Amino acid sequence: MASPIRILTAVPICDGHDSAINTINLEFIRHGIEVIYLGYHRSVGDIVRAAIQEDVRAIGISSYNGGHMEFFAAVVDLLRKKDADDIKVFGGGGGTITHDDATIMKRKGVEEVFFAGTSLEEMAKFVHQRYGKARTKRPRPKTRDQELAHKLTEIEDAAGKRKKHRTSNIEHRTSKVIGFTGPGGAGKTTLIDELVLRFLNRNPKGRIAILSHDPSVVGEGALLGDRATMINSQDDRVFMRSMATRGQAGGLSPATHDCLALLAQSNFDYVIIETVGTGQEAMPFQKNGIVDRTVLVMNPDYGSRLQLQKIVMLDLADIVVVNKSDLQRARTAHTEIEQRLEQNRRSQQLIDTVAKRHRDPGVDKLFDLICNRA
Ligand code: B12
Repeated sequence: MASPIRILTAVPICDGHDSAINTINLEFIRHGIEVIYLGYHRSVGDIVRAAIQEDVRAIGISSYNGGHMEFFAAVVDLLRKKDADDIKVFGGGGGTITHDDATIMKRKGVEEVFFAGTSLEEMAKFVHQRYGKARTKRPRPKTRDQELAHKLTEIEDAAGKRKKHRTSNIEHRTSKVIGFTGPGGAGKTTLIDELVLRFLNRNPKGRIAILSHDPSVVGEGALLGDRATMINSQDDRVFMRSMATRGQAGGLSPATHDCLALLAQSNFDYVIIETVGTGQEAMPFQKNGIVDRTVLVMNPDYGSRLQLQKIVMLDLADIVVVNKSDLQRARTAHTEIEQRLEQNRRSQQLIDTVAKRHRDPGVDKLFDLICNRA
């Protein structure tokens, strides 16, 4: 089966008008498109970097701040500069973009501008017609990010056709791989972003990769939204790739193993893998697999103590994090989880964090634990 079309959407810098793009994202997903949403207030550099790493077909920009003429053109220019102009640019901004503006924008390389009154269906149809055909011969990748991004696409495409990809050999890996899992809404992405900040500060030349997952059904669209939560990870030393699970249960995608194998041999200091929000039965990381350490991130509001008996990852994780430990129930959660872990008689670590708080000492502790023991 052909892979879904992947596009990246974003709102420019100094612009918080995200309601239009949120609606448009949902429509694209309903039409079978995988949308990597970068969020609002995003710079040209952040958008282009993300588009290259995610190897998308096109970037959809929603602009209301009045700077559309310069901003769209700057995105097109930077893509050209980075030899990535096979990634196309389109977008809209309601009444803030006039027809005359659009003519100039198109002259500068923007593929299409959608005006107020266009139906959502029309925009989804445009994406299918313009970006739906398989890419045949691709230009040779010019940068390290581009090369990696193209290879990851090949792996995902091969997995869709159930072909084995040749990168699955993990003998020569150079990176430590840390797996993060836990229920949706526990704060995994925010926690990872804070850990990345600490890593970048401590290692001025270090590089890190993130492989992040969101759920999808085979052949259907998906919202890959983790980048929108990432602030510190918008950095040239961070390579991030968002993956849809494409029908596979358990928190990862059919292509994850091979993608992870490739990243682990690509000279990153760390590769972080984040699963989708998982349920009680999930054990996404296999024993003796490619992941060196596993972190289970929990929300203090998991329900009664009995619920803890059912969470399989509590037996398997190396580190358990109670995030949102500023919540009222956090102290009870810590005690209950501690008692649950004691039954395992393994040296599992339990750490309380407030990932949304800058310079949280719990996150510092987690960072030290991962760096020193991974
Ligand atoms: C909703 C809105 C808000 C909401 C935003 C909520 C949110 N989270 O998005 C609130 C109230 C918060 C707000 C705040 C502000 N707003 Co306001 N806002 C609007 C409003 C009314 C609608 C925009 C909208 O969402 N339209 C809905 C979309 C779906 O429809 P559309 O715009 O017609 O777009 C069509 C196509 O262009 C296409 N499209 C749009 N984007 C994209 C992207 C892609 C990829 C594609 C394919 C298609 C596409 O989709 C639609 C299809 O029909 C407009 C006025 C207007 N009527 O347009 C002002 C407007 C955009 N805001 C304006 C201003 C000035 C502001 C503020 C600065 C006001 C202030 N002084 O505080 C702040 C700035 C906030 C910020 N942080 O950036 C001005 C901008 C003027 C300018 N650029 O010159 C406008 C034009 C109002 C005006 N006439 O003055 N705003």
